[in-house]
Amino acid sequence: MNDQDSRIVQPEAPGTDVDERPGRKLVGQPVRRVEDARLLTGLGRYVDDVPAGHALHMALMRSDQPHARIVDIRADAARAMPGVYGVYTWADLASLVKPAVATSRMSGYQPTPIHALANGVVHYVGEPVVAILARNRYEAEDAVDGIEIVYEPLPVETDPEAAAQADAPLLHEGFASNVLVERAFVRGEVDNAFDSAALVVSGKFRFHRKTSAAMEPRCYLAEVDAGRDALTLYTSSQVPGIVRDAMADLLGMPGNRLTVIAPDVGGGFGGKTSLYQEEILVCTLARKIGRAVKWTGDRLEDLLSTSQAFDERVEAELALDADGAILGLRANVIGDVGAYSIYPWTAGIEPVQVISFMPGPYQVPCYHGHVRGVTTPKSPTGPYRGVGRPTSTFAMERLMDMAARRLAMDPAEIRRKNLVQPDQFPYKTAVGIVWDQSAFTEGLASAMERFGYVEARQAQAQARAEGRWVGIGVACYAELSGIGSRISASPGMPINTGTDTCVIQLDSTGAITASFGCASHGQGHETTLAQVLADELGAKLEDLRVVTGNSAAVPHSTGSYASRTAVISSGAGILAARELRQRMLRVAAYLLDVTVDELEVVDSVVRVRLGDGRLSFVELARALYSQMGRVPPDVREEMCVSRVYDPVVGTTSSATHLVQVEVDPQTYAVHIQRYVIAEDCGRIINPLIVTGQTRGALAQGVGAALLEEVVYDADGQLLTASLVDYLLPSAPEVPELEMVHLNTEAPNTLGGFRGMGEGGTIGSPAAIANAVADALSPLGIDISELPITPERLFQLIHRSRLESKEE
Ligand code: MCN
Ligand code: SMO
Repeated sequence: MNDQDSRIVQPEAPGTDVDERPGRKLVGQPVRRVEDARLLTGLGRYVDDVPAGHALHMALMRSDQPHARIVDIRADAARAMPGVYGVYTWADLASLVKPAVATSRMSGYQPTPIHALANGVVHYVGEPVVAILARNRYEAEDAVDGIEIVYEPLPVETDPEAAAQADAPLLHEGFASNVLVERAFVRGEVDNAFDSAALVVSGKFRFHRKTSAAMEPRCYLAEVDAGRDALTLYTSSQVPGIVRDAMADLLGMPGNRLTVIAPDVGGGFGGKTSLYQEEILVCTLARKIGRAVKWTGDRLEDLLSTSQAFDERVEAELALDADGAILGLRANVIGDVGAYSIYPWTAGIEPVQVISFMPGPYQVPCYHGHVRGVTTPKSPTGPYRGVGRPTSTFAMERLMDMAARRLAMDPAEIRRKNLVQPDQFPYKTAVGIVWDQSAFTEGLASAMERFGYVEARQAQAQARAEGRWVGIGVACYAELSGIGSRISASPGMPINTGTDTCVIQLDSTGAITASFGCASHGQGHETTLAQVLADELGAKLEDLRVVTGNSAAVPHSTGSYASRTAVISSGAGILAARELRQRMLRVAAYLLDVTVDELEVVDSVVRVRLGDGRLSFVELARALYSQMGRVPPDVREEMCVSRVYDPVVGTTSSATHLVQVEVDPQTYAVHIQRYVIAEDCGRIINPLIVTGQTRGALAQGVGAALLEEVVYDADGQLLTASLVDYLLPSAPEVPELEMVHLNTEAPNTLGGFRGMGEGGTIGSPAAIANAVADALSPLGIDISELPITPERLFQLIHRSRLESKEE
């Protein structure tokens, strides 16, 4: 070892404090992620790694027009180019595959059919118009240049507020308006609340458009077994089950001939929860020509066409009494949902959640929320980590701070006062969401304690006296997670997202395999689900194999989204493992000549509690399956169990974020100095994973708060079409995270777990916005637009200085 090496500080190896004693429980322990061995050594198998041998490669001619009629497509030159196998337009596919239509029960909702290739009219820049198949990607890409499309431009309105007007040009022909979805919630006498209020604060808030920017762009490979009319789609999807069901319907193909597999997936963050045109194309074309078809998106295509998010304008006002108690809330939201109502979530997914969650974790007696989702010629929006709640939390938490300042109350104090109190659970919010029970006030208190809030405020006063722009921001939020079948993960969407299935089996080699309908794309489900199963079965972690992301493994599956897996898939696993354990015990009791009550299972061995008899899982399996005559027919058991779990309503996750920032007076960059999160995600399965999930989500929240912004110009052209223009946070921008795990027990979920995969992204934009506003409060500046780029801060500060000079 040389000097250089010896100075490297070895990070503490995770997993070192795992209790290794026999019979110990694994749930709650910081077990090292079992998938990391392969992912970190390059042995992960992503779609692009699946051997594709003789596959044809697809490239797409995408629209460079935001809204135009296709007059002519000239493709003869492309057809004649070397290596080109075929060139396809919608006309070639119309008889083979139906358009995907995301339906909704919401009244007045207007669905937009999504065709695999544009059907006569294009609706955004980046929409696929022509598909080319060639021997390899290079030749396919070259052939794109050999295509000429003649367009007749149609009117464009990219501003959602203008597009929502009755006289605005329509993006979709024959529609009643550009408003695809509209919804209102009214509870209580809101006008009275405002009339009687001692204080009303209001604001116009804007959260700009964001994209998920997963490390792995979308990638699809369809393999065909032409003799059996069977298809296998490998997809970098979060929702292989939803894709299977949709493709079966669109292609008119039974599910037993169509398998959809999501292998290792390099992040999704919501951007891979929808059905994409490229996915439909590889399946349809492979089936048509009887050969495998592959498409690998590049970064430009990802930025152009993977679903985007946020892009909401919120006008909101909050009424309070003189002591700072909330009396009422009004919110009017316009969401720019882009060109299509995305499948299956619909255009309601983001904007409707914004008004549903506006009241947050607070006691809000009266509420009037109104939302419109407006179509514009931009990439469609869809789920993104946090879904709607980063925006609602931003608006509500800004209002809380504005009220605190006007009342000269501490921002933490006004929250403590208005949070739903421990004795008020279960609490029904103004929109009818029920918070079962969650550590709202405890979260705030423990975040403040960890932060050293009182001392930090004193230090801030000192810094301010020195003229430094130091600010502290707090944000509280609550979310529903692990939502069962009572409500769909997207309001009004007629797809069951509330259940998962576990099929678990002991095979004739003594190995146990558990298959689930979830689809890990970074969350570590192979580890956490195995922890849950190991505890139920008494098995060693390494003896279990967890299979996710394969539509053929369980009869019904959807995938992983909406922070559902810890609750729903674990629940299915618990039910299935419990039953399998009972069956194994009954057979073992017969073989060991004892009663079931005398047995225990420890580290994959069934043993007599107070005696010598023991049977490993391997011995048990051999006796049962292979050694004919050892287990008589009336004792034999089927060692394959399938169970479905439905938490029906789901549960309440919550957190408090506390952050300190300093704004650089030279560059207007925001430096995050400290970040504390106190989080209630119920009983924790794996604290290492929960912390890692929160750290990753926080990084995305920091991006949303300070850097990331998808920009379209007024003509609908994407200006942020590379990662030079679309700024992602990198290591220096992401703060150290200090985390407090509240480790409660969720009252109505099997296992007591609550979801948490999105939380870090929900609280952080609001907390950072509040911290920056606090830092700049001596200048009278409020933050109402995210991201807070140096450019925006410069404008705000410059304007405030001009105004103070004029006075
Ligand atoms: N967990 C736990 N104890 C709890 C709750 C959760 O140990 N009490 C663990 C779970 O077992 C799981 C992980 O934490 O391994 C996240 O669990 P959960 O909150 O149920 O969320 P899902 O597994 O359903 O994942 C979806 C969620 C969403 S919606 C987005 S968006 C997101 C996220 O997960 N995208 C991610 N985290 C991501 N992480 C990575 N690396 N990549 C993404 O694309
Ligand atoms: S945005 Mo997460 O995939 O629900």
